[in-house]
Amino acid sequence: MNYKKIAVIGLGYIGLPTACMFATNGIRVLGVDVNVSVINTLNNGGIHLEEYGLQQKFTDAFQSGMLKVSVNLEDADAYIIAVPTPFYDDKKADMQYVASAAESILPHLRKGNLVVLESTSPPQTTSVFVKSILEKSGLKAGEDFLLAYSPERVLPGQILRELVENARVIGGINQESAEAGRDLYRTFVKGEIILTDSTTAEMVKLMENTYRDVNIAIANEFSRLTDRFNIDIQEAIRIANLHPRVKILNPGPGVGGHCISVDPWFLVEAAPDLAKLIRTAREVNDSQPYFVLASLKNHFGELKGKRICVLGLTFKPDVDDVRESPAVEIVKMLLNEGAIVSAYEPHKSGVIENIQTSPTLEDALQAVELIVVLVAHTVFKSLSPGVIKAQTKSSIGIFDTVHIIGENWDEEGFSVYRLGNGK
Ligand code: SAJ
Repeated sequence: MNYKKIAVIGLGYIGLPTACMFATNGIRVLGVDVNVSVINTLNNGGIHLEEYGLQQKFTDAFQSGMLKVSVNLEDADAYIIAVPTPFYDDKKADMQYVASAAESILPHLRKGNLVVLESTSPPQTTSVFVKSILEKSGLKAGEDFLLAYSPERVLPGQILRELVENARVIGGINQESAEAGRDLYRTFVKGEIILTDSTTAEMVKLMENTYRDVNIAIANEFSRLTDRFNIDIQEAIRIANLHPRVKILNPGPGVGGHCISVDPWFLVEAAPDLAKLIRTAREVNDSQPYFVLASLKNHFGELKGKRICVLGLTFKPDVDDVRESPAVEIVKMLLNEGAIVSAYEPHKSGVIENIQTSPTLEDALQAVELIVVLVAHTVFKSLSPGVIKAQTKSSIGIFDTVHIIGENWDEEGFSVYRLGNGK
């Protein structure tokens, strides 16, 4: 199939890089977003999110004239839906953005078009939910137009590379739809393209992130056990992982971001009677910030009035994204306990989720009694005890939830407690 012009609906962390990849590989792209300020930023040549290499990629695509952006959709040969699928407070998937994206295609849908959903979605979203909306056009899915699901599987921070190199799953509502999807993505995907049905593709995506969530949950639960039994979690995991068939991930302050902390709930919602382990893993990871707080009090005493410097607020290292961040949750808990918190986040400044951050590390360290490390940013890994001591004037307490503070800090007199180390 020959795609001369495609439309990408939703220009966030996935839609914008995807639109740029197509546009820099010879396909005319219209990028659409409902957010006027996003479209204005893009039309002025800037981008509204931080992702390695994306500004340059966007500039290339935009200046070549192959990528245009607008709040209004136009006719195209193929439509890619890459809008968010958040959840409501009761952990039920919020499909309103997918629904309105599909509705917006209706007036433009023609015979021979291809529609691909990329947004992470509960099983059968493509073959039932999206199909029924698109068929309001009077055209029949799988016959008049083709419909597929292709999950994004890229890691924030490495999106441009992984879009090209990762294996790509394309699930069609029929074989012809899957093959049409493959022809489209072959434009820039160098990794293997695996064809399947749309519900399998939806399930694969949810299984990948759920697997990771469960693995981190067990690491977090192990950290609670090692704390109780007076052993060191890092040492125990390192030794266990020497077994050729064991690969335990790292415990930490909790699981955040917009993928792993959200997606498993789609399976719990779809089949609550069956997804019991998945629910428990989510609950373990969601409660990890409470364990961090309890541990902190246990090792460093009452928090009321204590001056605490917090290092890192993002959901994981070396990104600017604070969605569902456990670090933010922990800071809010510290403030609730009456602690006086100065937070430093090198990848984002100003007020973050109602938390006033310090402009510099030096600022954040002014007169503090305790440092709490919540994110393993690369810049924090290179901090040295000498530099910190020059600011704090003495060897204060450090609570390290991400295991980046080496033993040299203890030797320098800092009183370090590492999460899950009961030794
Ligand atoms: N985390 C731990 N311990 C670990 C690894 C991660 O506590 O050993 C925490 C992180 O700090 C973070 C959270 O888990 O708070 C999630 O981070 P992540 O790096 O595991 O994953 P995401 O959410 O950035 O990206 C995931 C990826 N999925 C998998 O690796 C299976 C990515 O490939 C997906 O494309 C992405 O979700 C998505 O968009 O679904």
